[in-house]
Amino acid sequence: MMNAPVGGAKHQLLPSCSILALLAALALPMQAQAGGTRAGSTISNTASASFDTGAGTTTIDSNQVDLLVDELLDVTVDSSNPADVPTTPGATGQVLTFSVTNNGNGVENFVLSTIANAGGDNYDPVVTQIYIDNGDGVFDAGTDTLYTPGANDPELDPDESVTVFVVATTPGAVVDGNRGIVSLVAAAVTGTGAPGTSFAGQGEGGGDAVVGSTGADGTDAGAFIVSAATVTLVKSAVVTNPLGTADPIPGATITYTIVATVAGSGSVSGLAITDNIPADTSYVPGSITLGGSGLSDAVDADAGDYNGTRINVALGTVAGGQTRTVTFQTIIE
Ligand SMILES: [Ca+2]
Ligand SMILES: [Ca+2]
Ligand SMILES: [Ca+2]
Ligand SMILES: [Ca+2]
Repeated sequence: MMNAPVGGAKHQLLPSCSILALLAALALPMQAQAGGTRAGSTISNTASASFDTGAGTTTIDSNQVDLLVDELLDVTVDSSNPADVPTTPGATGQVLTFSVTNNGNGVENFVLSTIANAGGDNYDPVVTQIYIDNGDGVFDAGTDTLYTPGANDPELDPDESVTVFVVATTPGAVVDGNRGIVSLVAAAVTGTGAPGTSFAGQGEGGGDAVVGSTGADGTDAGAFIVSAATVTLVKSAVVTNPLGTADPIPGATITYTIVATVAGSGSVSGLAITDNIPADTSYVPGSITLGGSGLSDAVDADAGDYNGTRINVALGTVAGGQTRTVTFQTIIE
């Protein structure tokens, strides 16, 4: 910037057009930014002195001092998932969301990495990809940008943020309630280090780049929580016969009871109970019940059917902590 010295007592009465020009000149560097005055700005200052030698007031100006504003390197990472993100054993494409903000005063690129093997949890999620959001805040592998370190490190202006998606696979061996933490790390490409570390001439606008209070890198953690369910199936039989005893003799009726118990914090879907009619017995038509209510043998709107060889009851999605009880009857031939 080769501005002529301005200010001083002789310019106290500026014409209005000069005021406008001065306001325009001040507008850019006076923008309020969290990162402060933009790197590469020049801060100019001239002192003046007035004195009277007896022949009237004289004003003199000092030389002008110009200071080039250095670039402060600062970045923060924040998890956008306030609660743990539910996952299931073996699930792929599980997403944690973060925001990366340039808190410095110059444009800067940030290299991204993840840490998935820190302690304090139950398992290590397997990070498969990092994506840069296209601006809508929603993860879509088709429209967001796959991140490759060194190739498309996000470039952020001062105060600018970008949404980053970390995609992971949940190991198959995890169990209900397990927690897995993944941290995203963003580091200034120009350099990181102890606050005050300076990279000569590498700041925006030709000044130095100086590591700020964040160390020019930032990190935050997100976590997955395994929300799984298990199903146990218990079957029992009660026999009644025309003699009024419980002996399984020909002509006796067998009432089978099947109890499906779903446990865990998650749910199962597509749960169905099937039971083949045993040899040497015949199915009692219309005997299927679910939760004590009768179901028709036909394939129809209700959950049960009998196809000539087996009964089937479709239970659909069942959440952990619930049970379903199915009964049907056969007669010993
Ligand atoms: Ca920079
Ligand atoms: Ca871990
Ligand atoms: Ca998106
Ligand atoms: Ca039916």
